[in-house]
Amino acid sequence: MVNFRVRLISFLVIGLTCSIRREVRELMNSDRSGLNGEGQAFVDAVNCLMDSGRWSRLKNVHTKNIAAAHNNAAFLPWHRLYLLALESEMRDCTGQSISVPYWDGTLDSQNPEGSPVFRFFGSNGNNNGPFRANHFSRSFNGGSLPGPEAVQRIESGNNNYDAAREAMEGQYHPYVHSFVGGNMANLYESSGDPLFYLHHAFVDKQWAAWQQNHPSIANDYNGPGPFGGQASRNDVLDMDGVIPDRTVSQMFSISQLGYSYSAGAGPITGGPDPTSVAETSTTSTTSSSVSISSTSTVAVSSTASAALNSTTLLPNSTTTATVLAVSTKIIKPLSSALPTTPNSAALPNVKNVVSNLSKFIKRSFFGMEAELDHVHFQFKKRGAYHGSLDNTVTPACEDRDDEYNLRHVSPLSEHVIKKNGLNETYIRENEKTMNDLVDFLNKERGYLSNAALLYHEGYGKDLLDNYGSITEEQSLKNKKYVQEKINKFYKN
Ligand SMILES: *[C@@H]1O[C@H](CO)[C@@H](O)[C@H](O)[C@H]1NC(C)=O
Ligand SMILES: *[C@@H]1O[C@H](CO)[C@@H](O)[C@H](O)[C@H]1NC(C)=O
Ligand SMILES: *[C@@H]1O[C@H](CO)[C@@H](O)[C@H](O)[C@H]1NC(C)=O
Ligand SMILES: CC(=O)N[C@H]1CO[C@H](CO)[C@@H](O)[C@@H]1O
Ligand SMILES: [Cu+2]
Repeated sequence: MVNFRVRLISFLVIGLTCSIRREVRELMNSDRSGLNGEGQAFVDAVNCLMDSGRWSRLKNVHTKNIAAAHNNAAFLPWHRLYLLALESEMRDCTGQSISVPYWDGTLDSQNPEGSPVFRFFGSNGNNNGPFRANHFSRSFNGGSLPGPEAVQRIESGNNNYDAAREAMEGQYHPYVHSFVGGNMANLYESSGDPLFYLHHAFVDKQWAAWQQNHPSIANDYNGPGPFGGQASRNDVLDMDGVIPDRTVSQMFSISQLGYSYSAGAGPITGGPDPTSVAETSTTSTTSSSVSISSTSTVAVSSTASAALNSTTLLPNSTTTATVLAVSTKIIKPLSSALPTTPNSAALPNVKNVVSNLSKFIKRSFFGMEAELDHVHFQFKKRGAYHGSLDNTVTPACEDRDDEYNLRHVSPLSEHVIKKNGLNETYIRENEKTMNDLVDFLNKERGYLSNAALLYHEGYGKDLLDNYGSITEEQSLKNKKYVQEKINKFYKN
């Protein structure tokens, strides 16, 4: 009875204490040179579990539940409870209130190897970073991950639980396991890598977002059940004694479970469509326009031109990067293409350079505008917006040169599909849809995904590295903007 009362009280306390799970970048200090206090406390808590043998025990709870927790309806609630088990263990081991961070891999989708996650939570191979050695290894596949638009499609679409669960299990989730490789690519070993929990916290956030987007079916639960047959809300989620088992019906509300998710780090995607700015610029007094050619107009917003006037803002890293890029991409080829004597054979090449020049200038202006908005953001705390007039080419997944276009996702290997018991037809169909969406967005006039821009050495890394988190309001605004693009994609 005493024991029961203690449990009840601790349940209530957990239920009343609202902890915030933050994006992993929010656990780093502002210049990304190290972890902040919350980040260090998380690492210390994992090491506390690793030192005491509790890490292996927790890892084995997942291994024991492979069949009951995957490829069926219980995937989402089982992993939701499992993350609570990790937090409970961390709190128990350290006596401190520690939350699991989430890793939004869409922010790293264009170049996951460059993710700051690998700067502070272990890297490729047997480099376990700050964690006690020999618990896990990794083997990067070198490709790219689904971008933020693909995840937003998961969260906003799927009008029944079974479809949503299958999407969350099969559309973003396996690509991260596959990219990280090593333990993470092996269902039976994956929970030994701390990144497993950060990754699954983001999957859990997707479920919470889907629930919020679909209020009338937020507590639905159906499809194939964890023990054969059909799913039932009374399905028991087994934690093997680490924390008490729960039923599915207890797992629907994250606020009742005592936690929430922060809006995230950096600007995600979106902002006003620069095309519409460009189209209204001739009549608007708030924009001035720069004519590049007879067929295109690039608008520079009033904030941008005001900032352009301010010499104190100009010599910043991104501007410098733009100038350097103009010099290496335009001036050098132009000077080598120009003949020293009149020479008609050189003409096609000169035309080529000039054509590149006009494209590049268009992009540079938007890059410049993004930078100026970035500067503006630093004062006004709002997101940058981006745009490109010429997003027509999708780079290959492993291409690391194109800095403006979203990449196709690396296809899951047959090996990973088989090992994880995934439906190959479903996976391939979805890969095609994700890539069609990428092609569509790349061709959308004026659309430039922040996921691509974030990867950009000059603009994006700087953007992401200099911000902590975005506001809920900005996140919603971005989502609304992207949603319009996604809706347009479905109409086509
Ligand atoms: C920028 O400076 C020029 C020249 O001083 C001025 O005519 C123009 O109005 C300024 N533009 C803005 C947006 O402040
Ligand atoms: C023009 O740009 C294309 C694509 O970036 C590049 O392959 C080509 O070499 C460029 N041409 C010249 C003459 O710079
Ligand atoms: C596999 O996925 C396809 C496409 O979504 C679906 O038609 C098929 O029924 C699935 N097969 C199984 C065994 O679930
Ligand atoms: C040269 C210059 O002004 N650099 C500044 C650019 O902006 C960053 C913050 O984003 C500052 O830290 C730099 O000092
Ligand atoms: Cu799992």
